[in-house]
Formats: sequence, structure tokens, C-alpha cells
Amino acid sequence: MEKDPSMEDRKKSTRAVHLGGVKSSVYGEVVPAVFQTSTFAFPSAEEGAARFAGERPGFIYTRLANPTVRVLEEAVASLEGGSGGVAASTGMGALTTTFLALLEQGAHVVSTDSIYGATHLFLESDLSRFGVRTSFVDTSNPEILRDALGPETRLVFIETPTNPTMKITDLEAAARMAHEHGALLVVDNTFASPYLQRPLRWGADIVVHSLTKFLNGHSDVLGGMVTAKDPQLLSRLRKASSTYGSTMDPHQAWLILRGLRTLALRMERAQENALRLAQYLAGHPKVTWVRYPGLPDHPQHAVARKQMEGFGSMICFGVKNGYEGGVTLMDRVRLITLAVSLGSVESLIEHPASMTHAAVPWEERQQAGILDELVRLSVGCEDFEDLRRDLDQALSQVGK
Ligand code: LCS
Repeated sequence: MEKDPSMEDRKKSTRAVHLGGVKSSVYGEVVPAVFQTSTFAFPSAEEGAARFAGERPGFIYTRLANPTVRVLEEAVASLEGGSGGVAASTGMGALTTTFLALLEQGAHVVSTDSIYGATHLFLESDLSRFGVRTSFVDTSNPEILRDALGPETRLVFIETPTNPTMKITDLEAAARMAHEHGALLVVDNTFASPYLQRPLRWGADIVVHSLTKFLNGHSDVLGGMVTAKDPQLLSRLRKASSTYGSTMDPHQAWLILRGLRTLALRMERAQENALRLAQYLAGHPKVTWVRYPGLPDHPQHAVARKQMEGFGSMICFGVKNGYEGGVTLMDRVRLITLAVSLGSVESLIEHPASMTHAAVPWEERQQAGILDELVRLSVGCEDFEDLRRDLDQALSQVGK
């Protein structure tokens, strides 16, 4: 497998279309082939031994590595500016592999408070059983983040923008503080995608993705990815992934490669729609507040301007009538799909208090800003006027 060195100088949309310049062709095929095989024959016992010893390249067994999956790993690493990637069957597979590979009994984690519900659950209920303690704090405030760090802190985990509150953490400041304490900075970059934000450039050590979202972009495949700059760190993660079995399947990788090629087109269109919808919602009488990084009244708008190359297509907003108002809106949309997940060509709406974040205790939800009235909207690539009209008719029925 070769890599086109000129791709390093190309722009991100070109790198997405050309999958990071990875050349894996056997017969000159333009699209990477699906190597749907669980195992690879060795030409000799000596060659098998050399591959196992890591002395020679070559594939062994798909749980360890696979050519189709490798193309996806290289493509995402190229977009993120990492030295390589480790794909996982899901975003949660990538996250749990990362945490388990890097933490030990007695370790302390500082995490953003408002994060995806399952990540919160893993840190709070699962890792705690192995003696790992997590402090969930508002990392968008650098002073709060600094106060949470201690001598046992091994890892700082940031989601920015956060799911679902759209808070932004200053990545450069977080990296500096984590490193001053000898901790690694891990960033879940799912909400922005590498098209809009490259945390490794701001000093992060590891970037994790749910590929299920923007990178695949079509609500039809699950997937996860870990990328890092340091090859040694990456090889620790790869070893962990193959031992834990969080590996991605080749056909899954091939489908995600197909989605990835249109990343730029989808992101540009969706974020153009999102900015206009955020502006529309901000003036609507049934909407109590709007959080979109591209609006000047977003509390971390300046940080978003600094570290993001676009404000993305995720919006959260409050509706009148609290929990009831949220539920009414969910039941009244017609074009926008009532479903969890995000980052697809079709717009998706959900109510975190009753859905994705229902497992987070109510008090913790309030503290993290995941209010009962909060609605999360993942804006897709439909026509803007059609989306606006749908929200208009649905909102008119809130509070009746
Ligand atoms: N990280 C973030 C920020 C996410 O939003 C999700 C899934 C994950 C990780 C996990 O990825 P998965 O294992 O599903 O590929 N977020 C979802 C959500 O907000 N609604 O449904 C899934």
C-alpha cells in the first residue's frame, strides 16, 4: 500500500475525495476493493513468523489489520493530520478501547460534563469499577478545567462542540494544561469532523470519532476511529484494539470510504443551512434560546472562530413549555426525522432529556445544561426553505 506524498500539500476537500492519497490498487481499480477475508495466507512459514514478529509488513488476520480498513484509517489520519489511525466497529468501540488502553487502577480522568450519554455512562459506571475516577466539569471554562486537574490525572477528555449543549472548549489551552500535569489530551471530534476542526494541530494527543456521523454521512453504517500523531501511542492503541476485538469489518470500511468522498460537499451545504436556521430560530417566539457556534451570542463564539474552520451543522435550542414543549415539537415535525444520531444528509431532531441523555441523572443533566426544554437538531442537506417551513408549522403547535 502506497501513499501519494503530494497529497500532504492538497486541500482538505481534495484529500477527502482522494482518500488521503492512499494507493491500494491491485488491478488499477479506482475505488478501493473490499478485502472481505478474515485471514491472509503466508507464502512460507518463515514469512508468517516474520509478519508476526513485526519484522515484515503484510497482513495476518483481519482482527489485527485489513487492507480495506487500512485505507480508511489512512484517509481519516490524513484529514486529521495524524500518523495513522485505528478503526473500530463503532464510535463507542473507539472510545472504550482508548480509555482501557491508557488508564490503570487509581488513575483520574477529567472529562467535559456535557458529553454523549454512553461515554458518560462508561466513565462513570464502568471505569469506576476498575478504580478509575472521573471528574465531569465544564471544560469550556479554562479555570474550572485547571482546578479539576490533579497529580493522578492521566487523561483529559474533551468533547467540543459538546453533545448536546454545543459548548466549546479551547483546545490549545486544554492541551497546555493537560501536558503541564503529565496527562494526555483526548478529543472526541465527532460533532465538528476533521473538515472543520483538527485537534492534533492544537496540541491534542489523540482524536476519536464516531464515523457513524459526518464522516460516513448517510445514516447507514456504524464505525469509529482513533488517530494520533505519536506512532508509539498509536501502536499501543492498535494492540489494544486487536486484543479487545473492537475491530472494524472490511465491508463496513468500504461503505464509510464511499461516504467520506463527499465530506466537503455535505459539510458545506449542511452548515450553510444550519446558520440560516439558527438565525431563524433565534427570532422565533416559541424558541427561548439558541446555541449555535456561528451566532455571535454563543458564549464561546471567539474560541470557535479561532479553532474551527466553520461552525458545523449542529444546533441546540430551548422551546417554550419545557419538557412538554420538546415532546410536542418531536411529534409535529414532518420532513425532519425524529431520530437519534446526527451528521447525515437528512435532518434529524431529538430530545436529549427523554432520549440520548435520559440515563444521565436529572441533577447532573441540569448542571451540565442538558435542560428539559433542550432540543437537538442535526441539519442536513435538504432545501433550506423546506426545513424552515417544517420547523415553522411544528413550532406553531408548541404550547397550545
Ligand atoms: N461520540 C459522540 C460525540 C457521539 O455523539 C456518539 C454517538 C458517539 C461518540 C458514539 O458513537 P457510535 O458508537 O454510536 O458510533 N451519538 C449518538 C447520538 O447523539 N445519538 O445517537 C448516537
